[in-house]
Amino acid sequence: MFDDLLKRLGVEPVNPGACHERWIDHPGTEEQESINPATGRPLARVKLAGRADYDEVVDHAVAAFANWRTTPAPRRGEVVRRIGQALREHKPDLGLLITLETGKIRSEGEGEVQEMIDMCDFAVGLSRQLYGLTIASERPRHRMIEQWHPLGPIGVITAFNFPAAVWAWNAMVAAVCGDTVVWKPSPLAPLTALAVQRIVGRTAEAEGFPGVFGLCIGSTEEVGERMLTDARLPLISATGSCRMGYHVAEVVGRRLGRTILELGGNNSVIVAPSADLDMAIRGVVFAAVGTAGQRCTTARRLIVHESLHEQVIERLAKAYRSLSIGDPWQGGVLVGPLIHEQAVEAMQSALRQAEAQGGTVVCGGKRLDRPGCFIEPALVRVLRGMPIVGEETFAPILYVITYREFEEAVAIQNEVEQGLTSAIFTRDLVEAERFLSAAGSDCGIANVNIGTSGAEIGGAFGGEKATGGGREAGSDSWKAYMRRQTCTINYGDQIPLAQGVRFDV
Ligand code: UN1
Repeated sequence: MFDDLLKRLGVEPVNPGACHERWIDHPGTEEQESINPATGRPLARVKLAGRADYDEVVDHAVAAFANWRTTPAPRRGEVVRRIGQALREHKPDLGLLITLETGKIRSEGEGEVQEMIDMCDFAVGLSRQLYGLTIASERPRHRMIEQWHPLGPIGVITAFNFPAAVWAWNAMVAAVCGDTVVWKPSPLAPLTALAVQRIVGRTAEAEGFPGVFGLCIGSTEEVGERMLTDARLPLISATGSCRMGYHVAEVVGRRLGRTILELGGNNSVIVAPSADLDMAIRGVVFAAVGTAGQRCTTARRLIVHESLHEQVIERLAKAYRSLSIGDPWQGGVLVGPLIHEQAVEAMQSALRQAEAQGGTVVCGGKRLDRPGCFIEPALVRVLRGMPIVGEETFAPILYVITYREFEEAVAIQNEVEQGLTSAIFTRDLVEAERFLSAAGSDCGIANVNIGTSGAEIGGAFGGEKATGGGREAGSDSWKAYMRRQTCTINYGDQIPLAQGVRFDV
């Protein structure tokens, strides 16, 4: 069954890892296996791109940009519309490949493809709405405008946990903006990238625009680092850990390149005294254990009013004990495996540290006695200020803290380095508004009566502080993928100067 699936998506036992208008297949390059984290067994192999492959991909992205940037934006939108159509046709297959390669459950794998399709639809509309401004000039017979032009070939670096959707957030918007794209996917999810590239590349080529989307699967040294220093890529959009983000910002900043950074989160949910607890429990469980706690939007901290503490812990523990953990492609399973052994070790180490720092594991945390990287999601009572609670461990650990006053809850919520998403469950309108006010949550995303994860593409996605400040997907995120130009046109027969300056020659 899986072999047929791989075949339908054009995945071979051994695959080239770099593509521009065509796949580059230089002999003698290093190969890497993609492992199914649920079985520990390899799915297929990919030939990693070396220096020459990288240069070839970027050269083609530069060449394709020359034509793409002057193609009318609605025509670019039409190419994206066709990509959306092709993705619709491949949704079940591509969703299942994501499940096999990352361990996400089926509905999350397919949900990710839906997110790509939604992103295409959004970008198609956007292709007719790349609006500039008309600005009142202070000089007579002068007109000022602001217009937006394509930026260039852009670099997109994505992580394993959203191996396709995050590329689409960037690539679909960039494409309608007139940019070409060079994609470096996570080495942990190369087959998904390869399958997406096959679908997208074929569609772009059939539309007469080969080379707009390029792929370069390779190591940090051979591909990632070179992208950061490569002046041919005016913008690098990178998703990953905060540690990676500091490095990307520094290296790209040194050449005054632009970055969009979407880094770690340490997201919390506040459960206030007036909360509807049925809703809160459902919302928190999905946010904390969905995708086995491996979303950047995963809820990692629960800040519960002291009056509800025991009740909430009890209900959560009951929900946690009933979670079905297992093969992510089986119906009914809610929690698949972690991505690899190191992730299992990191989770266990975080739990040991939590206990050493005064926390108590209420339930979960054990590894399942079967092949693959399966763990029970863990619920841990902690005290405010424990160092481990300030860290993002990419695994399903939910730290529970109590609070007494609303201000204290907001202070706890905001006291971590990261600032991606946040949520409050409350029925109290004033409290909800205070949470959303300038003195409330300091995150890029703030939700009321919804968990921290599962954002829609229509909004701008990203966070503050150590999360990097970038915004992707909806709203006016497109502006980061274009260059702004202020133009002043004089249709008179004088040269009046601004600010009333006189310069009579
Ligand atoms: C990520 O984990 O990198 O809001 C992105 C969400 C998803 C995106 C997560 N739409 O949970």
